Amino acid sequence: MTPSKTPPDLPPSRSRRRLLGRLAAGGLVASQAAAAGELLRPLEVAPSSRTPGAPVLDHPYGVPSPREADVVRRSARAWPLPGAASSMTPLADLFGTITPNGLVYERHHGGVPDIDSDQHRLAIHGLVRTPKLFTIDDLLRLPAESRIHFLECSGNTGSEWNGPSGLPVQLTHGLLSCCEWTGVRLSTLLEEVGGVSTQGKTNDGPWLLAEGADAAAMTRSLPLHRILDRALVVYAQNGERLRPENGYPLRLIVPGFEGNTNVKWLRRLKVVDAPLQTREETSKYTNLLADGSARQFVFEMDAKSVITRPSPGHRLTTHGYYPISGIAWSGRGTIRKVEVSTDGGASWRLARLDSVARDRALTRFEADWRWDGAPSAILSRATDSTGYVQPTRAALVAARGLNSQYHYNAIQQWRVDASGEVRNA
Ligand SMILES: Nc1nc2c(c(=O)[nH]1)N[C@H]1C(S)=C(S)[C@@H](COP(=O)(O)O)O[C@H]1N2
Ligand SMILES: [Mo]
Repeated sequence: MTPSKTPPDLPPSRSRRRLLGRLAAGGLVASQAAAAGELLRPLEVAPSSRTPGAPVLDHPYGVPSPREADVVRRSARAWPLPGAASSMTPLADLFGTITPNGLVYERHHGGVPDIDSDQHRLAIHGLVRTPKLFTIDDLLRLPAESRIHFLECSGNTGSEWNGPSGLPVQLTHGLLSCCEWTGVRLSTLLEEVGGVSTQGKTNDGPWLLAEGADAAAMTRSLPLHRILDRALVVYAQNGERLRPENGYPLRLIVPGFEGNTNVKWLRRLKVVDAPLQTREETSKYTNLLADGSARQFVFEMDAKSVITRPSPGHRLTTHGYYPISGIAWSGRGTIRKVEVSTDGGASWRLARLDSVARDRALTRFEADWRWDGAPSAILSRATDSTGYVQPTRAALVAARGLNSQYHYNAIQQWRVDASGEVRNA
């Protein structure tokens, strides 16, 4: 595979060309034949073995190879206010299920605040017995828990509501990442303040208001009982302290819930009787249906999957074997199965899950495919542990209409034309 036309907002990708060159079936056969000849003689000393390499501490904090310099976060468009914008994870260039910290997508409503961890406090107050202020050191002295969870913006893949956008997977599905988060359980913190002193005034029981210390003061109300067994207040991601853009020094992780409820730069948690109807749950993050009514408090991200290799921008250079690789996830539990189709959805077969299907985390799938050179359409379809099956776009639009901006989780199709070019068409 070699790169085809990249969309106008993407500079041509060197690593993509190289990566897909490696995947090309014909290339593999040719290079194996050449290697067989070479192997009749002793191997030459590698040029890189002739001189000493760079010293230790060349990079006190390690960085990727300069040859991977184009594997970076990108924005789908130029935002009028760069502080209130998003950048997207390069899904086509990633492996396994963990997103490296420097590639975790960013979504900020009011820019990245500069917060001194020593000065930062978390208030836990409202309808609790003994309200308290916590320093980060206080939190580091409480029992810790590490869990791997995906994070997805509810606006992810909104580009596809009106049909194929032509964009590559980074810009259609890249408001998505998966990290190992470390922190303190919300339930432990509520014990620290003596417990909750209300039954709440809704069917969901008491609610929890979470507020960030950024210029947007991002604020959301959450149904406490629905999140208590898994929500974490975290200070670390993938083994190191949070990155500033992901909430340093403290953020809330609500596994499976839409991205915006995972409040960054967390400064307070207030137990309340009922949702507070903040800006984020009235003017934003509601889903307008075809009949004019709006769905409010739609928290869980429904099951979804996408093929990341091959995907738009890739090109199949020869006929033959290609693995189809992608990721699947569900905000309601684990991934039970992923099916793949190479004929536009006429027939489906099971993909292998090549990583453990963890609760509310990315799961990598792979399926074998022999491309015979005919135009094809490749798709993936996830089923989660509740039995829910990822819908077609037609089914999603029939149920929700075209006005709901958020929670687009339909089956995604990539077309492969006779020249091997992969497109979102
Ligand atoms: N305080 C605060 N928290 C926030 C936001 C914000 O702007 N301010 N953005 C939210 C949104 S919309 C998303 S999708 C996620 C993005 O998290 P990330 O930037 O770490 O990927 O953070 C959420 N938490
Ligand atoms: Mo978001």
